[in-house]
Amino acid sequence: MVAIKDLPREEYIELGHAACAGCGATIAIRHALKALGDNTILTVPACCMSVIQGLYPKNGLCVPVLNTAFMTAGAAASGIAAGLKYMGKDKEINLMAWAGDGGTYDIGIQALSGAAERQTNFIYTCYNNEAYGNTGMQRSGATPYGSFSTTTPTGKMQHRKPFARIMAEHGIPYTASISAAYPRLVYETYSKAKEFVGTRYIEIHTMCPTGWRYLTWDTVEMGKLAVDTGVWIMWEKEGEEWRFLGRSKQIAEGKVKRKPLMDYLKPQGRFRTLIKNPARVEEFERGIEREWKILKQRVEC
Ligand SMILES: Cc1ncc(C[n+]2csc(CCOP(=O)(O)OP(=O)(O)O)c2C)c(N)n1
Ligand code: SF4
Ligand SMILES: [Mg+2]
Repeated sequence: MVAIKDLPREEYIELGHAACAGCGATIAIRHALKALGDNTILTVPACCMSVIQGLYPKNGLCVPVLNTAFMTAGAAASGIAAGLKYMGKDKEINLMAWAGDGGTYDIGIQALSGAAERQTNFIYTCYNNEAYGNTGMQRSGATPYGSFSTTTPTGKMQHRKPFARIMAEHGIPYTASISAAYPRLVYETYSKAKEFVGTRYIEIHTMCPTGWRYLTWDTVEMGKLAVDTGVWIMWEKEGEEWRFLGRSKQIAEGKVKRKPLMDYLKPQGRFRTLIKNPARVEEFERGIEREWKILKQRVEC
C-alpha cells in the first residue's frame, strides 16, 4: 500500500469547494484525481458534485469538467470518448464520469449499461452517499434497507441493488467496490484502473453526515464502521478474477471478526426508527449475509 508521504503533492480540488463539512465525496475525488493527474477530463451529471465542483462564478476542481443532465453520465462520456478517439488523444487523456448513486443505480443505468456494453473507454465512478443528496435526501436504489429518507419516513422497505456486481457482470475489464474511509486504497484503485482500456466501474462508499445524520468529525470512523460490520464490502474484479480488498479481505479470511451491526446503525439518525424494530434489524442482517455469500462464491470460483 502506498505510504501517505508518497502520495502526489498535487491537489485537483480547491480549498473553498462547496461541499458540506465532513463530506466523504471530497475525500474520494481528491484521491482519485491524485491518481489520474491533470491529463483528465471529467463529466459530472446533476448531483452533489456538480455543486461541490463549482457554484458559479467559482470553480472547485482543477480539471476540465462537462456538466450534464441527471441521467446522461454514460452517454456524455461516450461522446467525449468518441471525440478523443477521433483526435487521437484517447490514450493520453483519462476520461472519467463521476456520478451519484441516484444518477447511477436509478436514472443513469441505461446510458451506463449501454456504454459498458460498447466497451467505451472510460472510468465510471459512482460515489455512493446512499440517497439523492443534492435535492434533500430522497431514497435511491442504493439507500440501505430500513433507512430514513424524505421519501421513506418510516424506513425503506427494500434492500439496495448490488450495483457494482451488476456492472462486473457486464464483462468489463475492471470493477471495484471501495470506501472513501480508505484514501490510500482509493488512490491505488484509480492508479490501477487507469492502466486498463475499456469501461472501468468504480463504486466508492462516500460518507455523508448531512444525509446519514451523524457528527461531521465522525466521517472516517463511520466509513470504517460500514466495512468493519460487513455492511459495505470492498472487492475488485480484474478480468475474470474476483478479490476481496483491505479490511473486507481480512474479514473474509477470518483474520478479523465482524463488529456488531448495531455499532454502525446506532450513531446514525437515519436508522433511528429501524433500530427500535428487532425484526427489521434482522432483515437488514439477512441482506448483508446474502451479499457476503454471493461474493464469497465469486471470489472462490
Ligand atoms: C431528470 C431530472 N430529474 C430530477 C433532477 C433533480 N436532481 C438533481 S440532482 C438529484 C439527485 C442526485 O442524487 P445522486 O445521483 O445520488 O447524487 P447526490 O446528490 O446524492 O450526490 C436530483 C433528483 C434532475 N436534475 N433531472
Ligand atoms: S449532502 Fe452529503 S454528499 Fe452532498 S455535499 Fe453534503 S455531505 Fe457531501
Ligand atoms: Mg447520492
